[in-house]
Amino acid sequence: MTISRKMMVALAGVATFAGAAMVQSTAATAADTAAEAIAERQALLKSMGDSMRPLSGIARGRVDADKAVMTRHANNVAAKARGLAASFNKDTRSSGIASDALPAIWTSKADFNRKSAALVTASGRLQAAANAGDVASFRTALGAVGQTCKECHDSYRAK
Ligand code: ASC
Repeated sequence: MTISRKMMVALAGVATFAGAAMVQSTAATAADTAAEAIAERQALLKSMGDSMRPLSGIARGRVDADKAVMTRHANNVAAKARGLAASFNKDTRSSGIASDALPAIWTSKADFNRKSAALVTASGRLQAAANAGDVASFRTALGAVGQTCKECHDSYRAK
């Protein structure tokens, strides 16, 4: 059988597309079920919260600005922020499992993703300030991170 050059190009395109789709579906989230997706995103958000508390203590001057503590938690917030949008890829509205995630996450996904992206940017600045040991910039950056948390929670988390 001879396959025309045009056909080969078309087939290669399909293979690349299928490959990319596979990579994306595994990279987006490992969750197969709604229960897994909910557990994953809750663990991610809890981990961010657990890092925000010590960072907030440092920003408020309540605890020493220990650079190792600052960088560890800032790095964690930034890393988790990068996985946040994908952790909500699975639409769990009809799962019957109670959670604080509002349905608007999936009806306004573009806005939700924009708000997640704002956290990625803000936490990247936080990470840079912490790693530079620049406490003044760190304080400003943490305020901006907290603001992005709040903006998303106001729209997308049950009160
Ligand atoms: C935090 C934390 C949040 C946000 C939010 C900001 O430290 O755990 O959920 O900041 O309170 O408004």
